[in-house]
Amino acid sequence: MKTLIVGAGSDLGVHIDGAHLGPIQLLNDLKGFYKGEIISLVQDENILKSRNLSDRRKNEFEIDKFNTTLYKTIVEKCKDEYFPIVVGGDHSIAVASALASVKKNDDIGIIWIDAHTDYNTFESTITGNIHGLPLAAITGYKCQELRYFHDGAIIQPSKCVVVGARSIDEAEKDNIRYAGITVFSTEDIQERGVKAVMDEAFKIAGYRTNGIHVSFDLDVIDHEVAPGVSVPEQDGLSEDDAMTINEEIMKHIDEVVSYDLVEFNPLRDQNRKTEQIAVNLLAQIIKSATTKGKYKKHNY
Ligand SMILES: [Mn+2]
Repeated sequence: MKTLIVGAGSDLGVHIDGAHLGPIQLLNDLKGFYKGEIISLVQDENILKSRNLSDRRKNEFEIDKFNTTLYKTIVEKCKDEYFPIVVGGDHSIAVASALASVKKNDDIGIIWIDAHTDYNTFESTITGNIHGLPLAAITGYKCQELRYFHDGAIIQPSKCVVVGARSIDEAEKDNIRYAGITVFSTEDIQERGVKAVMDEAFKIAGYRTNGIHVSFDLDVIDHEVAPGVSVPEQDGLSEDDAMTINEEIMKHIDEVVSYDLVEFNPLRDQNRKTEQIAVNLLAQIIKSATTKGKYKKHNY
């Protein structure tokens, strides 16, 4: 299948700067390897970014503007048989990439690989960082303001799985319980192993759907292994675990319809450690998506 890489250079969803530079760097690294099509979107440099933690709707309008463009770009382009790989940017960009995938494929599930569950709302958020709200927005739990550009279905919470979570706010836990999404913590992964957890995740997200959107946040990896993210968390996955997750995704590539890699922040990286991991993850997915056939339904 043809692949399309979309660079989504925005760091407006977090008070820390730098994630907007992630795609430029990663796409540059992939130049020699990737021969497919690339579209690069970068946030308007004239934006006066709000970094004020008491601002609970930080950069809401600017994010909506960026995501509207991103959404339209993917929807327009993917009318043809493309496999979109969206490179962030902070995780707020996934509202556009995931809903663009819904627009094309109708009923899909989602696997959200992340240290955080990103299930806050404007009411529950402590930081006002919108990169903590996208999964709630995508699965239709409040946050309507973040998906005005989308006319179509949302992803059913029952088909939504988070893998690798270990930092969840108290109010966010209530949102998760209320919405009914599935969360596998890092502890679950330690107990059951990456493969068993991913197997289960694919069963839940793939159950009676037309495909699965995968959103991979690099902060799922331990902060010492991958420091180049805006909100690093300790007690995370090893590099091996992260690669195994990706390999499981590749095994299921015929069910996967779209993929994001987000939150690489080159300003926070040390010795290009995180960058190297991000490039490896992307190279694997590109290779796998290139050989992928059309969506294949699995009988769960
Ligand atoms: Mn995230």
